[in-house]
Amino acid sequence: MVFDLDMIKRVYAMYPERVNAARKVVGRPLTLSEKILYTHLWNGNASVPFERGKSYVDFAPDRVAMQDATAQMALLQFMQAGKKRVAVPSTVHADHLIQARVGASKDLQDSLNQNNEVFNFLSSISNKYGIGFWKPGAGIIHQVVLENYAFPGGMMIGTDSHTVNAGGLGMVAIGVGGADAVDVMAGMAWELKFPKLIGVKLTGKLNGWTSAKDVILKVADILTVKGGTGAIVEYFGEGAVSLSCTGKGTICNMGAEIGATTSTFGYDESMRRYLAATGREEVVKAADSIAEHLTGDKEVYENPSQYFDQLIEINLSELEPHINGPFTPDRGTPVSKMKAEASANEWPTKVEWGLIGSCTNSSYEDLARAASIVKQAVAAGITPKAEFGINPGSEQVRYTADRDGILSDFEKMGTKIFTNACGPCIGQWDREGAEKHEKNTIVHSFNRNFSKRADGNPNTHAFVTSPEMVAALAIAGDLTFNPITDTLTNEKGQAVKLSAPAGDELPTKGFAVEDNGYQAPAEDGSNVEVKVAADSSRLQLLDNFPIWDGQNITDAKLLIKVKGKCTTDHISMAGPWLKYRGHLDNISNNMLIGAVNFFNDKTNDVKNQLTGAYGEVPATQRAYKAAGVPSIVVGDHNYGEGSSREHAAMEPRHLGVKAVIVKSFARIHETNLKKQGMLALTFALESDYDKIHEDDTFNFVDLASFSPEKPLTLEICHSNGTKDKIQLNHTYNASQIEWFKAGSALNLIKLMEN
Ligand code: MIC
Ligand code: SF4
Repeated sequence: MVFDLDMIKRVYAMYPERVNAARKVVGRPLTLSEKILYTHLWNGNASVPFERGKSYVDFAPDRVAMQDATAQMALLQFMQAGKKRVAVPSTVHADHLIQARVGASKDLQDSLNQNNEVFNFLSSISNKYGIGFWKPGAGIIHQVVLENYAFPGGMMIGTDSHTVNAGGLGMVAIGVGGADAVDVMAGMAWELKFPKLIGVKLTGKLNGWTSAKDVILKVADILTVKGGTGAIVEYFGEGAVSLSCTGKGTICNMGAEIGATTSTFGYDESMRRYLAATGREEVVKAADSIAEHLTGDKEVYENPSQYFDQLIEINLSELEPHINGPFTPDRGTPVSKMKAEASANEWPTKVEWGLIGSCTNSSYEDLARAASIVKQAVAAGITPKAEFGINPGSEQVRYTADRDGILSDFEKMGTKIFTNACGPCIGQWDREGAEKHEKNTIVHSFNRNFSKRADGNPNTHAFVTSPEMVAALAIAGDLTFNPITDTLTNEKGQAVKLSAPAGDELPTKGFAVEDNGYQAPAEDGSNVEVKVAADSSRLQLLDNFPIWDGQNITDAKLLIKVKGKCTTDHISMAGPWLKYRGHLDNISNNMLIGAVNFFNDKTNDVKNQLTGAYGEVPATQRAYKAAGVPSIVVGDHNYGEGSSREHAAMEPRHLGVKAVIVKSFARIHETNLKKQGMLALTFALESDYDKIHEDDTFNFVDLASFSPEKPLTLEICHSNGTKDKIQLNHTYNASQIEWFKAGSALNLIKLMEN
């Protein structure tokens, strides 16, 4: 079955005219990213050219995807928007809430028991509002989207930062907070600052041990976790064409790790093959009819430096397998340098676990290539040194890999096959012994490796690499093993050299599945009841955030000055806290508990300015709130990097924090703060961060004249009686300032509805 084919055809029918209109106003050949953006303008045909990195533009995305951990908040907000049905095709995927412990069938049943209330809520609210629901076990959102919904040239948003995965099928797919999803589902325009464009020209061809993953590990190493901020990364060149479609997905997926708005590839043979293999020949037919518009113009790819803001060139033939980490996905080490790096940095080299899966690398091809390594090891009589776990990306992938003997290859090595879900990637991993906090190393094919992420242990050194390299390193049990040059020793004491991985891009016998786990919504959901128990600890209906009283914020206290990296995992931890994603008050008890306090280098230990005593961040903030004292949070660079979870913005808002002032923001988090009615501000002078002391009191002096492109002024009163005045920049446009004034973007929608 092809979902929403009519919608896809409608989009394609508009394409030629809209692309031509765009080419006319822009006055030059277009990149693929521009074509997709300009064909999805809310106002129809382009009439003015937009300034990259400057213009705020209203878009009309074709679809919305949500996963269980973010859909709860998104749909709790949508309920309040007063609509009968979603305005564009939308789906919910139950994938994040399933723990990996002993293996798929037991783990899935346990998760159903534990999360019954939330799954029922998501299933019934989806049913009511016309949203497709993918049941627990159906697969990871981005794999399911790639297999069923993504289409070349389309635009979608999703409440998860790795929505960008769909760029593998030539979409512009963007991760957002739930409040943004509400706009689109409510039939309103969706606003985005027109992105800058980074071109990545791929030459040559992958060979030997390198895989698509290494392309993005290399790009992450070059651009760092903030190098892609505000930009779309467009891949092109002969090397791009030679990659498989799911390999392209891997590359786009991890574009989230460099802060990129999204990444994309032009429509090509690999996409045709993938669409056909996943039962969408009809989409191929439709796309072929406008194929010239579904890739960048020839002139652009011939002279890329003229058209992109930044250009990177990577020769796939020379690329080496990479192992990125620990603690950050942009610290890249080519496999040949790992010995030296590990010893210089005293990383534990014994690999204890190898994990394959996550939305980044859980395709059929990924499993097949990794299995080819495992198979060799089994045949040569090598016992793996580390434990092994796998999360297939979808039930379709799992079923097919099982039929083709791939899973049994893994099982021969004692691999645990976990549920088709996020599992360890989101900290849903009941790893034995993690509570001992021992220093150790794991390798995985995921995208993120922030401290504590997979198992909650701050001393776990997690390294990101390709599935085939995960297999090799886990079998060797050694982080410094280089399969290209080194040998392993088998049971007989013989040296064995592994040959390079090989695996089918797509199953030769075709994909198969018995029950894909999809639940279609009711035609008319008006009678469907959505229940939220008043005493639930998991779900809570939302109250409006208070509107701005028109006054300056004065006598504000410093809740925390965060030192160094502060991802959304630090602000609103996942793992054990995922269970409160639908209950704002309960989840607020994790607010900023992972952030390091600049003044004592501790986490979750800040000074309460009212009592002088040190205590946990959420409790301290609750004390300010109870006393009616406003507070601010101060942070470093790329604050809020990582997830799209808007809880990281709603929690401070709920607990009474008024402003978050940092050196720089990650895109999604900045928007989330704005949408929830918070002040998201940056130091005009970065060094003013140093002026913030622990006992300071803060006064805004010109909030009444809050307007676009005009910095705000903050008075800092130090405890020794001296004062500083500093400038704070912001990126609010006029309508975003209205969100602040109304208390939140949702308050504004409600006002408009009434
Ligand atoms: C992640 O990979 O961090 C997550 C969990 O998928 C998040 C979404 C969430 O926090 O629910 C993301 O990437 O947006
Ligand atoms: Fe799930 Fe991990 Fe992908 Fe996030 S990155 S969607 S947690 S698999």
